[in-house]
Amino acid sequence: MAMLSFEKKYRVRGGTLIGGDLFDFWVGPFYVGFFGVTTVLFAALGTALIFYGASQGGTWNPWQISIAPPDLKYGLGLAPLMEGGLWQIITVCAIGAFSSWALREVEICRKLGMGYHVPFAFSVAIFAYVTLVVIRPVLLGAWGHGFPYGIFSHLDWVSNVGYQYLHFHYNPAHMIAVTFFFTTTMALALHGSLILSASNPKKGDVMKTPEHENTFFRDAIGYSIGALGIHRLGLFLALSAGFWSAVCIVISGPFWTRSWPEWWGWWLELPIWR
Ligand code: 07D
Ligand code: 07D
Ligand code: U10
Repeated sequence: MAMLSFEKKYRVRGGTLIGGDLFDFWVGPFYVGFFGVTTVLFAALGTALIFYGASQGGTWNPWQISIAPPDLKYGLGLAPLMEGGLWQIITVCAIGAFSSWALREVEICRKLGMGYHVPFAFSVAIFAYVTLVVIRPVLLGAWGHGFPYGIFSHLDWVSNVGYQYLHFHYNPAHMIAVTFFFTTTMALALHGSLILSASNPKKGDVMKTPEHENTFFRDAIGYSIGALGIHRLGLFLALSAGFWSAVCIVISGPFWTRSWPEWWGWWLELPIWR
C-alpha cells in the first residue's frame, strides 16, 4: 500500500528528454515514454529478425539457433541479407534497444529527482557490447569480426578468438577484468552477509545498527569503509570489470596481433637482467 501511494505522488508528467508529453504515461507497472516505445520497436524488430533467421537456419533447437556475421570478404560494407545482412540489421536493433533502455532509465531518474548512476552503469555494459560488435570490427576492417548471435555459437566464438592468441589468460587487461569480476563477487558476498547479519535478526532479537556493521569490520580487519562507501566501491568494482573487459578484447587484434604469452617478453628484456 505504501508503495502504491508513493507511486501516485510521483507518477506525474515532466522530466522527459524528448517529445514533451508524448507517451508520458504508464502501462501497468511500466513507464512508457518516447524511449519505451523505441525500445519496444527495436526489440520487436530484432527479435522478429532472429526468428526469421532461425526459420531459414535449419534448426529450432534454441541452443543451436545462430545468426552469423558476414564473411570477412565483405569488409565494412553491407552484406546480402542471408549472408550476414541479417546480423547487421539485428546489431543496429540491439544497439537501438539497449540505448533506448538506458535513455528511458534517464527519464525515470529525472522524474524521481535521482542521480543517473543506474543508466551510467548500464552504459558500461552497452560499451562492452559495442566494443565487441562495432569498435573492434571497425578497427580490424570487417564486420566478420563480430560474434554470432546464438547461445552455443557465441561460446565457440569466445573460445576460438581466445586460442587465436594462444593463451588468452596471458592478456594483461583480461587479468585485470577477471580480477575485478572476482572482487565484485567477493564484495557482494561480504556486503550481503554483513547486512543480513545485522538487519535480519531471528524472532525476538533486536535489529542491530550501522555501528555494529562498522565495528565488525574494524574488529576484523582494522577498517570499515562505511555504509555509503561499500556501495561506491561495489559500483566501481563492477564497472571496472566491464571496462577492462572491453579493453582486453579491443587490444586483441587492433593493437596486439601475436600470442599473448609473447607480450610478456618485455619482462625478460628489462635492462636489470643484462
Ligand atoms: C542474469 C540478467 C538476465 C539476462 C539473461 C540473458 C538472451 C539471449 C538470444 C538465442 C548475466 C538473456 C539472453 C536474450 C537469447 C538468442 C539469439 C545477466 C543476467 C538471462 N552474452 N556468455 C550467457 C549474452 C557475450 C559468455 C548466458 C548476451 C560475449 C560465456 C546468456 C550478450 C562474451 C557464457 C548470454 C552476450 C560472452 C555466456 C547467460 C550480449 C563475453 C556462459 C548470461 C548482448 C562477454 C553463459 C550458454 C547471463 C552460458 C553465457 C547472453 C555476449 C561469453 C545466453 C545477451 C560475446 C563464456 N551469455 N557473452 O547470465 O551459459 O548474464 O552460455 O553481448 O557460460 Mg554470453
Ligand atoms: C558484452 C554483455 C553486454 C550486455 C548488454 C545487455 C539483453 C536483454 C532481456 C532478460 C561484458 C544485453 C541485454 C539481450 C535481455 C531480458 C528480458 C558484457 C557484455 C548490453 N575468461 N575472454 C572475457 C574470464 C578465457 C576470451 C570477459 C574468466 C579463456 C575472449 C571476462 C575465465 C579464453 C573474450 C572474462 C576466462 C578466453 C573474453 C567477459 C576463466 C577462451 C571476450 C565479460 C576463469 C579459450 C570477453 C568484452 C564481459 C571480453 C572476455 C572472464 C577464460 C577468451 C573478463 C573468469 C582463456 C575472446 N573473459 N577467456 O566482457 O572481454 O562482459 O568482452 O577461465 O571477448 Mg575470458
Ligand atoms: C536493486 C537494489 C535494491 C532494490 C531492488 C533492486 C538492484 C536498494 C529496493 C532491483 C533488483 C531485483 C528486482 C533483483 C532481481 C534482478 C536481477 C536478477 C537482474 C536481472 C533481471 C531480469 C532477468 C528481469 C528482466 C526483465 C525485464 C528487462 C522486463 C521486461 C519488460 C518488458 C518486455 C516491457 C518493457 C517496457 C517498456 C519497453 C516500456 C514500454 C511498455 C509498454 C509499451 C507496455 C508493455 C508492452 C509490451 C510488453 C508489448 C510487447 C513487446 C514486444 C513485442 C517487444 C519485447 C520483446 C521481448 C522478447 C522482450 O539495489 O535495493 O530494492 O529492487
